[in-house]
Amino acid sequence: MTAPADTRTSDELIRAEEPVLAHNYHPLPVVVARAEGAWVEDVEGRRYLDMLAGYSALNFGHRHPALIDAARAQLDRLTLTSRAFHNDRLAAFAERLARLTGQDMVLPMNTGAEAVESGIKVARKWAYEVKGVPADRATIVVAEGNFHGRTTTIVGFSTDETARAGFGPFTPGFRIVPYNDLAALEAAIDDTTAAVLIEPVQGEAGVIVPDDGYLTGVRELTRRAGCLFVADEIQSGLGRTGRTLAVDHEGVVPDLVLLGKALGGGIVPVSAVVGRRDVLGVLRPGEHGSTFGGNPLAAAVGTAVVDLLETGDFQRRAAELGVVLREELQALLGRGVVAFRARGLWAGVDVDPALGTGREISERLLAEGILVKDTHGSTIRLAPPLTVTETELREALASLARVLAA
Ligand code: IF1
Repeated sequence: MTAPADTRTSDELIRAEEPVLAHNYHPLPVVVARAEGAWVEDVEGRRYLDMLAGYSALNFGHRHPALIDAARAQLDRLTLTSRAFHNDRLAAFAERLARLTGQDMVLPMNTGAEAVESGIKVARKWAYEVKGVPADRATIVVAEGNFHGRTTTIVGFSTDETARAGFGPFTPGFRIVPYNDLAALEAAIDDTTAAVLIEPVQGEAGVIVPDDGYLTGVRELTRRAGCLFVADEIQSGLGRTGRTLAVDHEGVVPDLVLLGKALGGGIVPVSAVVGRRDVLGVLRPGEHGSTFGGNPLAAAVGTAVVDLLETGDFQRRAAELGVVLREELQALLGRGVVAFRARGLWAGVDVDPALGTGREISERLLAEGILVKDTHGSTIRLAPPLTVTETELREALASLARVLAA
């Protein structure tokens, strides 16, 4: 017996949230009730093409059949044991994810921020036990414009005042350098440096794609300096940029890779730190953990996600349709688009501020049946499910052209 659906209208539901739901978001005025593939439907039955895909958590579209089947089957068997005991799903998940990413070891967590925090803890422990950095002196270098999550430690090294203000005091031991600047990075690394933590493509900053060679440079600099390269692929990974990982564009292998979002197939929160055995191996029993990390339901869904990615089809589709995305955006330059950055099925589009803010453009696209979300100022991000068809993609960009021409 499923709970009866709420019978209130979209407007009634939006109003009902106001007194009882914390106001840490300013959502677009749409109330989604069901979804399939690249399409969502609101309470009144209006349909929208989802060009945000949960900020890349829905790479395989809404409710991908193979993922729903995996979740449904596991729901009928076992959902949680805690890590006090083994479960029969976790070995396969760790084996398959390690193989997919070309890494040795997997630390399963739940949210992206937990993977980032776990990566920071492991890098510091490695610095003290392996590199020989004096206790509590380890530093980690991060980039301006970074977005790695919302915990107090993480916002402490954010350069976005909105993310930081009012949440101090913050965790020490972080150095901030300009993104895409190898000289600045080299200058910030010294004997106390445990790791360099960067997004291979900066998502929230507006899909900032670094110069070719930057990732190779980071890899070389960290190798020479004897510190770790930690790549946050929580948004850029798992097919989004046309490769399994964004670092694959330069054939670079980080020491730790942070994964999340699409790893849970848009169904359950699944994140992980994957990396070298001699790095993740610093963790011993009782030193780290999580109630839900590596639970059998998450492991079953995560394994089904890895199975989808092992074919390479989603990566190829993202690369091929990424060419269409880039062509269509190129045609909009000077017609409302002042600049864009794109890699695979992911773009940050800077709209002429004279035409409106990112929020206003997003609201006009909503009226056209297209879901996007602005980042800062007049930049909107486009990140459809990798299952989007070429027709749907062209439809969405035609709507953008109409909104910009209006
Ligand atoms: C929200 C932003 C995107 C991430 C990278 C770690 C995390 C994220 C590269 C933390 C999460 C999400 C958070 C989500 C919106 C979205 C977002 F706008 F907040 F910044 F994508 F750009 N590393 N990004 O992008 O993962 O703990 O959220 O699972 O509403 O805050 P998380």
